[in-house]
Amino acid sequence: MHESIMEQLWQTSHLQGGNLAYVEQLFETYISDPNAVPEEWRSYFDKLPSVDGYQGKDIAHSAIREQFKHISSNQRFLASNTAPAGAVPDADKKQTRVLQLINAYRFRGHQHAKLDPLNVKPRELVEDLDPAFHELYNADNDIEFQTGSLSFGSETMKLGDIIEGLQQTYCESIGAEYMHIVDTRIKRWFQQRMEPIRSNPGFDADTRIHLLERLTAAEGLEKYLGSRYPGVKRFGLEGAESLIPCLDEIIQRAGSGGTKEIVLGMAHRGRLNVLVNILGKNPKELFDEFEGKNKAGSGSGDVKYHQGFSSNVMTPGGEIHLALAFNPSHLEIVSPVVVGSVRARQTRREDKDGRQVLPVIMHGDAAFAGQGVVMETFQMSQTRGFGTGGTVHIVINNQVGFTTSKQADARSTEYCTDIAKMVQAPILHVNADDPEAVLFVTRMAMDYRNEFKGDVVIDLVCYRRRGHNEADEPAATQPMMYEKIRKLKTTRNIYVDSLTDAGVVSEDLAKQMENDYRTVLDKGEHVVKALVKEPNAKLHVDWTPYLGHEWTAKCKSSVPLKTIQKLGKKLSEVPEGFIIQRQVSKIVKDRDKMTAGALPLNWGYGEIMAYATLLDEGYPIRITGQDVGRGTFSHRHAVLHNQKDGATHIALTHLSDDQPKFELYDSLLSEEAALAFEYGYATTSPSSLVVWEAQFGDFANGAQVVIDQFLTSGEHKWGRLCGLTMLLPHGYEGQGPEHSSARIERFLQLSAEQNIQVCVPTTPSQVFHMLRRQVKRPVRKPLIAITPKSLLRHKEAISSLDDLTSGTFQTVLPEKEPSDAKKITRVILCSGKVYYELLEKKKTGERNDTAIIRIEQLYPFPGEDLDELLAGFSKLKHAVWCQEEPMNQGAWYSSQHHMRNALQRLNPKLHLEYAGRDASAAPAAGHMSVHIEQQKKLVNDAFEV
Ligand SMILES: Cc1ncc(C[n+]2csc(CCOP(=O)(O)OP(=O)(O)O)c2C)c(N)n1
Ligand SMILES: [Mg+2]
Repeated sequence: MHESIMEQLWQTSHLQGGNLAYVEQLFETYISDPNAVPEEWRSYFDKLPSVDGYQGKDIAHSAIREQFKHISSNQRFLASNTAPAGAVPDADKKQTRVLQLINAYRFRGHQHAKLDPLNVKPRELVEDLDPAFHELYNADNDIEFQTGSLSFGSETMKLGDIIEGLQQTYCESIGAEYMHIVDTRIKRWFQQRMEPIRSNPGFDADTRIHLLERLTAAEGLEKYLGSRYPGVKRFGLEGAESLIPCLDEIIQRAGSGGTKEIVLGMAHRGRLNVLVNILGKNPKELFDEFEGKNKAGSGSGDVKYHQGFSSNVMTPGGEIHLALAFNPSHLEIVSPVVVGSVRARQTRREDKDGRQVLPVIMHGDAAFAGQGVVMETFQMSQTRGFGTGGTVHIVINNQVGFTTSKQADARSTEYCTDIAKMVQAPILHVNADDPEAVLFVTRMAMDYRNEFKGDVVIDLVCYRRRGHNEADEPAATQPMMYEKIRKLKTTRNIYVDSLTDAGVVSEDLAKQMENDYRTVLDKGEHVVKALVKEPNAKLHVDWTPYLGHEWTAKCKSSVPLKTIQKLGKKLSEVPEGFIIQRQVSKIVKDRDKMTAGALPLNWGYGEIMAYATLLDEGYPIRITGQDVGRGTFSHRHAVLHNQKDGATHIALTHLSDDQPKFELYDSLLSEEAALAFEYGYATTSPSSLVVWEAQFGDFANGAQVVIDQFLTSGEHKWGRLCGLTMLLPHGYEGQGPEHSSARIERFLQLSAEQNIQVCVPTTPSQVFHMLRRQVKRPVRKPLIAITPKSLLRHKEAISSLDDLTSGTFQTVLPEKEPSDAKKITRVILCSGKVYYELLEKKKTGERNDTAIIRIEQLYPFPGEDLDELLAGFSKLKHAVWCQEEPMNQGAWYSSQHHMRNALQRLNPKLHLEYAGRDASAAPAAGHMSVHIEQQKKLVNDAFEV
């Protein structure tokens, strides 16, 4: 019964003639995802008998293979009108085995490839690559076999030649891992790139001389720095010099293919080399840095191997802009920053397929395998909100991280690159001591990215000639490795030998190149010949409007009523036949009423109207975070879902025909990469409002590296401005230790020199003005917005249309209806939601002796504005800071001196008391009853202490 189905299938498949490899690939695909194979194949595979007692797929696979063998030989008999024989002839069995051997090379050839210049690590013997494993022996070497899908250019070949060709293709300097990719087109693509030329492109003399020049530059710079500044840390590239020709090729090939910008990310290793030899940084500037001559700028500055740089170079396709991202010490965190910056550039250029802007990220082997943010970044790569059409990853795989080189210590995976398989990225391992193989692999990687729009990894297997840095002695910890390294010729010298042997260059010419490079360095001149001295200004974003402003810079954030009415109408329009879910429908209708002045404005309205008005004024907006479309607490509903067919409608994208881009994406469940991405985006797109929202404020600490290393310190280390807004839901509502606190204390502790803004708005109009002010002022500083949960629906946390059509963001707020200032003897200062509880208490207790003041901006602390509010209180005796957070958290420790100062200015005798929770290890109590009791007490205390 199976045979007849099979025969039909053979007829329909475009590959005929016993092509077991094809069917096997289909079966592999079927095993991992039955829905990925055509229906008729799926039903055939479904019907195959199971193998009694075995569950492993290999067992099942081989059982199935037997069936195929049988059927495929029958098929050939049918084709030649010969009656099927009862037994499978020997020749057919062998043919099948040859095809299996071919497949084994494609799958596992990389495991026998000569990837390691040091050859120190024992490699596992791969049985499948041994012909004897497939019952093929020397005596078979002269027998002609069909080559199946093998792209060796001949339908039949002698077994000996097939094996030789497979060895050359898959087991020399290149180990290509691509058979984990499900898409057969891609597998074929790689086979067709490598097999016809046996992975040996045979470059012409010009290309080889160019390669040598690039290697000469790579080696020359390290030598030069080593002799001029011996023992000074530079994290040299020695042992991985092939990186330079690799990058050079990426740039030139990208330029030829129409790419206009490349954003590069890399860590310490080889960074100075890349800066000088790829980006064209003036060596003299670098020497000045080595000599400590560089003049101090306004901020803290940073060490030389963290510095970013940008330049323009010429390619056959025109000028290309290169930007190397500034980088903290924390390995791998720059990866999502680079991708975010690329995405911003692609958005600006309306580069939908990612051809115009390319991310290139370099990694160390240890960091690539160890840091979790690598996985998060890969997970982003094909998503709607974060994809860029593929990143080119290069691993500078020197087989050691600091002093850790034992694989058993460094990772559990075979390769340091295995993580890339999660997105089915091809991984091209290459021996970095074979520069031509590196060049070949680089071209293939670039072409793959262009063709398939996915991530690709080049694993440059190399070594580290010196210690982790130039002051370290590596033999202390890696004696065997370094015994080998000491005897090893440099990559360049190996290549010079091979080129002189081949008669491509003379030894004199090679020497000349070396001398020429040194001479240019001696003169302190640029070494990148393609450097464009006067770059095309159009390739740059102008940040000058945002320089040199104080946080107090003013802007008009109010909006005419007419505009609000116009936009309000647009916001409630949906396409015809669009059915909104009942509760959501009420929200939309209520928003209509708010526009009409028939209902007070709530939080969601204030926020959405801020976005609508900014778009109306020409500012692009990007909002991401987990579940931001609806909003964790259902207040936003920026995306409507048709109940009939699941279609979505985002009114903010339909305000007018010529409105700027409004992007809103629910993010993957990541904080670290997600926030880093938005940092990269915001630092590239000054005119946009870029918002990242944490699902609950607590979760932002998963991105603490981004907050510490970039957001709060980036401007001062690197002079990079960033206007990113973080929305962090916060508030003590009895939900337990994990969902109460956005850890305000952390942000306040990191606040200095006007680096960030920490705001705690308590009304819809405050959030409206705060968001608008963030882009409308010429100031670009991160905004940490502590946002509410219960206030989203609080009946007192409302505003009127007047509050939007006039006024601005208030850094401090009095009560809505303040008591007579002359009667005030007590002032309670607070921030956030507790204000409403204090107000309630004041009303019920008829405490007209007490004034409550909200500090809506905790940093930069609005001292003068607070002075103004306090000014009328001539009878003041008591001043209290009231917070919901425990004493060791919240604003108490970081901000009390600011409040004290204001009180002292009013009356030197005034003290500031504390009303809040006791110091606590956890942010909040886990039991509702405890929470309520604590909350009641702190509110009471505010009126009594
Ligand atoms: C997140 C993080 N943890 C630890 C370190 C300290 N550190 C700096 S370099 C290094 C080793 C990196 O090894 P690898 O990624 O292989 O790069 P290589 O130095 O070998 O080029 C370590 C552990 C760091 N910089 N960042
Ligand atoms: Mg390493």
